[in-house]
Amino acid sequence: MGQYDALYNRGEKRIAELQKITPVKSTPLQQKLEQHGISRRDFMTWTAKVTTMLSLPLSFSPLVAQAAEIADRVPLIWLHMAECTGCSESLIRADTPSIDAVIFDHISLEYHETLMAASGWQAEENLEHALEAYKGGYVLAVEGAIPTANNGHFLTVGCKGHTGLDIIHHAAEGAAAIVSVGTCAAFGGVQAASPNPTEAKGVGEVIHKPVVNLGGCPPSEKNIVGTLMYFIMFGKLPALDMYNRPKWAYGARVHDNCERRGRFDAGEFVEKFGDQGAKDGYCLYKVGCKGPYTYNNCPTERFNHHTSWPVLAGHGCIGCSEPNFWDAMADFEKPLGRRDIHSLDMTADMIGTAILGVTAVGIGAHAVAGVFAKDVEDK
Ligand code: FSX
Ligand code: SF4
Ligand code: F3S
Repeated sequence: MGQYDALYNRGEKRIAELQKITPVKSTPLQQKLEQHGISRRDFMTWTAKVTTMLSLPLSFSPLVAQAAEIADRVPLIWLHMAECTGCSESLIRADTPSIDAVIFDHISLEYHETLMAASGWQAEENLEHALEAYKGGYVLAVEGAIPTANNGHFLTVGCKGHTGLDIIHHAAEGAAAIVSVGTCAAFGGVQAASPNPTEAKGVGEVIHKPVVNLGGCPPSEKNIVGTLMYFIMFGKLPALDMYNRPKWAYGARVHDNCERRGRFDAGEFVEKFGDQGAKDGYCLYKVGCKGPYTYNNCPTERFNHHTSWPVLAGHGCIGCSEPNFWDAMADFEKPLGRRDIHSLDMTADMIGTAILGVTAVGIGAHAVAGVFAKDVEDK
């Protein structure tokens, strides 16, 4: 049996199991889509796009549709730690909700501090109840870094004064899967920037369970919903890269799919913001673009209903989906050049070297990425 047949069968079994569960909230997805003026045809187009985005053959499209429909059977608990809430904003902020936002709303969201009506004692009770009621079966999504200095007391949440560190340990225990949403939860983000007085860390550094890291400050709604869809569909984590990011989303460099790549190859660079090159859409490398060091699907998936992404808006990528980007990628408006960047390991350094030799860049990056990538799909 081929690899995809086995995966398809796994998906069918998983969906059949989930279909037996009675959803907590009872509005069917179809009805929710209609309420937002989204037609069945739009939904089917969305499922085909998600299938392709997840690097699955198009024959998986009906499975994606079914998984979306039964997403209300999978409890999701979403915690906020040290962060700006931009990750939630990325997902829900739209004047007309995208299909991704409607699907997210359809997932059985049991706890989310910025979206729920409850507050104070009631909110704490809701969390305790959800952790107990869905023990062993919920997806835990975490937004924000975990301060660890002074026993975690730089961050306390709620009226009982629990530290973020305690809450994460407690919530991780009963989770079926853990997703770090955004660079803060994945790698510490801006909170962990030097000198990092609160000793902020990513979730994966403070607990001993597998964590999927969705890098990006913020990550796109596509990468959040796609990851949740994958888990709902197959009941397991997708293949991950060396930083535990899903390969389907973070497998290629920003630079490889950038619409200005032809300009880079032709040596046509913006020399300073506002010059004629900037007006003509030249490459932003010399004004600091870190696309050659950064793995993410921003050029292909974009943000805000596929409207735009940083380079299209006229500023270079600042490497926001990479570990330690706040320090390692600075100055954001100057090229890294040959500077040795330890935190990005030799991969980035070799790519940096290759950039100066221009023609070697594509070959070098792919070869190095291939050597370091690890596949944990079945773990
Ligand atoms: Fe961090 Fe998300 Fe950046 Fe903000 O919360 S990844 S600071 S966009 O919101 O965690
Ligand atoms: Fe695009 Fe930046 Fe690469 Fe230039 S350096 S091609 S702007 S990603
Ligand atoms: Fe971040 Fe670069 Fe994408 S700055 S949003 S990874 S283009």
